[in-house]
Amino acid sequence: MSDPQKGRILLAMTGSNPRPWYELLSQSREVVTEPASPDDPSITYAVVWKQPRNLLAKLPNLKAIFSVGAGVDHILVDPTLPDVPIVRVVSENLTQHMVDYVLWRVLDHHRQGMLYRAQQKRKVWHEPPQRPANDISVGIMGLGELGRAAARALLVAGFRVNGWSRSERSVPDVATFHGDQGLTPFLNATDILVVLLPLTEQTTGIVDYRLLKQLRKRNGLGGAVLINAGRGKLQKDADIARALDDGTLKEASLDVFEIEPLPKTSPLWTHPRVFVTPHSAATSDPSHLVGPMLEQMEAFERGEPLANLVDRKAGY
Ligand code: NDP
Ligand code: OXD
Repeated sequence: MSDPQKGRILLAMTGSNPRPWYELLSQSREVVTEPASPDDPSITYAVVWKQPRNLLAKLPNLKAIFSVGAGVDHILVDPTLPDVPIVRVVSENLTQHMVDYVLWRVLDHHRQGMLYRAQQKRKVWHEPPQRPANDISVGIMGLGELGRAAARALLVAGFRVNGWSRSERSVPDVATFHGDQGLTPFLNATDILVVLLPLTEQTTGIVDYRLLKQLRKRNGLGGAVLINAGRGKLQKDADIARALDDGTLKEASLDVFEIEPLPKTSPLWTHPRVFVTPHSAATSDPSHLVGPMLEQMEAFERGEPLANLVDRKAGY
């Protein structure tokens, strides 16, 4: 039963189905999908995905904002955000989804999945050269919750792993690089690039033609590979198409795009060496995420600190 003393949760989601979140949240607390007025005093928490701008600005009793995703660029884009803590998703369930996606895509590129599918279509019986995983270096941009978990799984699968982050990080068996000065050596040592960065002022448009040119091109892969499961605005879609067409990139797996849904006119949809997924690398599952969200609200009300807080200055 929901307890009216605890105030209401404002569930504000656009571009994603709020219904399962509503049903689970409202088992414990009162939930509304719109405030009664811009300064509705009954709202104590907001649970959001791409909330409309200005919606949260004037709520006088708002204690915290919860993102239904790991990324928070969709929240921070609102210049009128009130100065309350923002909590993002860190969850074994979401991490496992991302690890599955990264392993799936890396192994598919490594084992020439695109070539074999094209061959099968033409009934071609041809065996391309094979390299062992430990001859391939996978470079992960973003060594956070998701990047570190992906690195561990790739190491178990036998790949060599490089990682790049903003601050200096040490991850067992991973060659780590950081900051602007670490980017070129990181790229020069990477055959398959996996992008798991947050979208911030510093990272917007970082995956451009110039960056892709710096990837290593050796080994039996026959060219560098890009996998982006971070955010679409980290990349320049047109630069990726150019890099694929002039051989800078051999193949790409893209889960995210500058504009989503990917416009029907984008050449990436039909490019024979691009694998497209609709921003579904790691879907937030409310049956795993609502419980911890509600527990955090309870703990916060008992005076305990919130976990998985966003650093608003850093933007993630
Ligand atoms: P974290 O905040 O845990 O990690 C972010 C990592 O990126 C950190 O290692 C951080 O460095 C690094 N980083 C941030 N800014 C820079 C920079 N300017 N230069 C170099 N490195 C930088 O995030 P998560 O791992 O939880 O998630 C990563 C992103 O994945 C999310 O922000 C979201 O955009 C995306 N995502 C996509 C999903 C999908 O379905 N496609 C699903 C879930 C998330 P440092 O370690 O120094 O702080
Ligand atoms: C997220 C996402 O940020 O699904 O969690 O993109």
